[in-house]
Amino acid sequence: MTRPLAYFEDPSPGFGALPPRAIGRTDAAQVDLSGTWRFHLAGSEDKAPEGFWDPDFDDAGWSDIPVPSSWPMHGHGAPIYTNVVYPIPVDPPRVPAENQVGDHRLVFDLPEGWPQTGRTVLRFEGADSSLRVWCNGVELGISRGSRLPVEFDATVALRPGRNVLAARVHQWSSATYLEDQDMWWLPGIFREVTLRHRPDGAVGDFFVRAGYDHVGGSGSLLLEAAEGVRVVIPELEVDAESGTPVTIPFVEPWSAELPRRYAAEIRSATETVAVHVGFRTVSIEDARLLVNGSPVLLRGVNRHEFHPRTGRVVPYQTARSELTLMKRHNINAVRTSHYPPHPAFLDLCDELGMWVIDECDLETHGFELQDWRDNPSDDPLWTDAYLDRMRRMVERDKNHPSVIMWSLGNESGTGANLAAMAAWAKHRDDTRLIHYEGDWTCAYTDVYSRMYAGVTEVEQIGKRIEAPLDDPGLDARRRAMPFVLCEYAHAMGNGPGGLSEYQRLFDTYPRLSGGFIWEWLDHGIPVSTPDGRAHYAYGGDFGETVHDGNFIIDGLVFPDRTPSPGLVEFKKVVEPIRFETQPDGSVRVTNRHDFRDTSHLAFRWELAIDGQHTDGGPLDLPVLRPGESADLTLPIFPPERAGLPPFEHWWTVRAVLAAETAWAPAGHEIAWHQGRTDDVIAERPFDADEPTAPVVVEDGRVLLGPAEFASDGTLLRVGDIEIGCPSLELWRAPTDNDRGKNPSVADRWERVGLDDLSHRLIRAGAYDHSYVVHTEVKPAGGTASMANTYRWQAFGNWLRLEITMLPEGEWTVPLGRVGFKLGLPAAWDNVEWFGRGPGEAYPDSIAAARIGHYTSTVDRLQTPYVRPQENGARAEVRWARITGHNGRGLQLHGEPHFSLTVRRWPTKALAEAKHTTDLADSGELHLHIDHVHRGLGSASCGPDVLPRYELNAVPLSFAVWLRTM
Ligand code: IPT
Repeated sequence: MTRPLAYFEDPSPGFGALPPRAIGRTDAAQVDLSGTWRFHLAGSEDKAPEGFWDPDFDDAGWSDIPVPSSWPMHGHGAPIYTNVVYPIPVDPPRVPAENQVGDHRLVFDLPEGWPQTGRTVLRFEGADSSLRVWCNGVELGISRGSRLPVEFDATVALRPGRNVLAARVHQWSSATYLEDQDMWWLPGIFREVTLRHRPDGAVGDFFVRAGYDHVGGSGSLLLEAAEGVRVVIPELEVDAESGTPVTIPFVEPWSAELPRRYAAEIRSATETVAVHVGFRTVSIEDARLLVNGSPVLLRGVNRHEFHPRTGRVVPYQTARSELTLMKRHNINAVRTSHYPPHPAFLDLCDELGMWVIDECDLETHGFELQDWRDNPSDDPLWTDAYLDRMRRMVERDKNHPSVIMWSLGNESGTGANLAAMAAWAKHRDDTRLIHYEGDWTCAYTDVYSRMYAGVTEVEQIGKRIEAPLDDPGLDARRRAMPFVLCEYAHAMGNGPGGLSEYQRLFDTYPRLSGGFIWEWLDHGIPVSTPDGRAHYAYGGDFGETVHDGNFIIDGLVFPDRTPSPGLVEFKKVVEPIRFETQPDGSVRVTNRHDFRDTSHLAFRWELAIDGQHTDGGPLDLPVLRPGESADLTLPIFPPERAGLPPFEHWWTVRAVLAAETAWAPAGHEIAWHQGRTDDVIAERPFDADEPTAPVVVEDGRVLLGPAEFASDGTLLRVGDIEIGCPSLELWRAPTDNDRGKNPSVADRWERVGLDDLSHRLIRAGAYDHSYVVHTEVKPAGGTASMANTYRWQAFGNWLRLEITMLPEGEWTVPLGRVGFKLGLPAAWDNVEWFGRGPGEAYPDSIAAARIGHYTSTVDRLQTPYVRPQENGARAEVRWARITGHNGRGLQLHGEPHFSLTVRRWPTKALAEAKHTTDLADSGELHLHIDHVHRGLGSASCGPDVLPRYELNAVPLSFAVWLRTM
């Protein structure tokens, strides 16, 4: 006999919910029930307390919990991380008996004078995953749809004075099958609970349709609400009855760049609701995405709602500072992956200016693992649930100008239920576009959306020459659609690489409307080692049996929302002011905003010689409208050629905010560009073509200028300082991107033993003024090898080391790097360099690194990726000094430059570490001087390194100069 379904396994949306509606700042009575509730967690339904909803139930033995909260973040149970795979056996709509039950109780007093007429509703903004509610022992209803609001009528159950609310939340329910998003599973009542009076004749649901006519500059307004309800916009002298269209001859439109909102009120006889109105019109023309008649380029991120300490509860101030941080990094769009955000987030997007794809709380990705068999998306059993979810999102969010597209959900296959959602939404709201990535035929969407498509394919789509669909009708429809990459450039660990290549396409082809980086935030959870050292946890760290490891750590910001190098790179790549050096030396400035002219910006120039600021000032520029360019002649002249050292003259031009905005202070940098006025290549630090010292062999030691070698070619000391002997290095601690794909580059490195090179001396000898050491370098596993030559020469107190690498045998794997490593005393803590900085840079993620003179410490050079991996390389370094407090140390000089990395641990330790706390000081510094690095790519989910950034084993030769100080 099959067991009957438990109530929380019912695939329907539930019962007792009032029709979904828009809300705003009402003057009706309202109580926020957030605060401390009583809480009891049971491991399964049969262990949960009977009758806990009874107002007289004794909860003295229970604990306290905050509401809103995700209970695993408060010591009850533990978070679970899975991406695609369901954390429960797939048996829809059933869930396992092991299913945590979180019982919540709140005793509260209804405020004195609470109105006796009208109705009172109890509103939950979000509860994960099944919610059942009682008030004073009276059951109000059941709801599923975790990231969606629900209201129950509590009028009859409430009484004056003391009231008792009870809510039972199950961790797993039928809804689990529809909520398989790539994130921590975190049950709880995680958004606010409010009690709201609804006076007789209250405003009810309202839909303010506010469009903008970009030709005439007028605004159109139509309020859809109950009869007798009015919309009032004092500033525009609008007072219009619901159902009556109004044209306002002149309005300022809303856009993400100029988020002009008008304060408005929605009024009925008994209620006034304060809202904001933004006038804007979304359209598609000639396969371009337009807002207010102008093409829009989305420079976006996917944003999950997560906080490292509170889980799915994101405080208002955190959300605000997130948006501020996005704006400061030139981000103009958010896809609310993969569910509607906290409603306040959309208010913030309206206020600060952000294009939003509002995504429904829907993902059935786990069914892909069974070839989409039994996928709820195409099963009538689930139609109501799908429609209910769409309705609850659209009705809640329809008054936000920031929302320009409704997304049906994420990774849910295809099917009639998705089509039904789209049809309903189109019918309800024809002012926005429908987005869904999972159906590449775009049968029920308005835009063509894809994830992780490579640049070659994206370029074809941009040119509108992509491979056709089988159905010519659908193909023609899709070819007329704008294209968005709803996910691209997987920001996991060190990366993504290759952003500039995508941006070039977005800037070139009007059909390409931009994209959304996956993703904004690392969802790490702070924990401590047994001895009290803090680090961030990821999948598997809470004892989960099924989990997806650190795939949850894939954001542009670290868990504490500090920017990662990836965010800094993105800011540079998407900057809305473009500077380009012209062949005649002038600088072309192009305004790449879609709506804004440049009057809010100030332009500046400065000149630095070898990184030292020498001159600078404001730049005069005419105001540029969107798309316009102007050529600037910088007040800088090529320098007189002086003697050595060959100074490098670099100028920088910058566009900064002229005045403070809601999201950044005056002077905040928006865009920059650098160029040189000289063509000096600082090849050598010493002015002589020929070495100055001979090789002297005595008593089995080899002396060359300041250096002393053992007879086997090992460097023993330079001057009176012992430094380690350089040895060739071809491997790096794999990045998450190196570990992507199957088999991954990292697997292949391991298989051939690239992480375990053996160095065999072939011969060492003096040739004239050079000391030459030949070695054979072999990866532990393969038959391939490198014939390797170290040629040492002395120039005064400088040593010049030239390394030649000749691959022999069959090299079947790309290399991680080509360079050498060297051991240095641990006390040499200070690092100073002239080259690119201040942050790390790799060949395909280097746009944000500018030429300058920088100082740092060994510790500050490390990028604290949550799962340790290759990091911290400083690119195109002309020279560097690594010194101790007494000023002694090592000086390096490139020919012309190298990539510099210094750590307190060897590469092996970095590769083996699972968490930052696994990295221990080895007692010496590990210096890496690299001639070239493999690019980063985005293979952890998406395309690998582009061919031009791949690093293959080819003959190479490079030189570096060193001396001790
Ligand atoms: C894609 C998902 O949509 C997203 O939620 C996230 O999991 C991302 O991958 C990887 O981090 S789906 C993937 C199979 C392309």
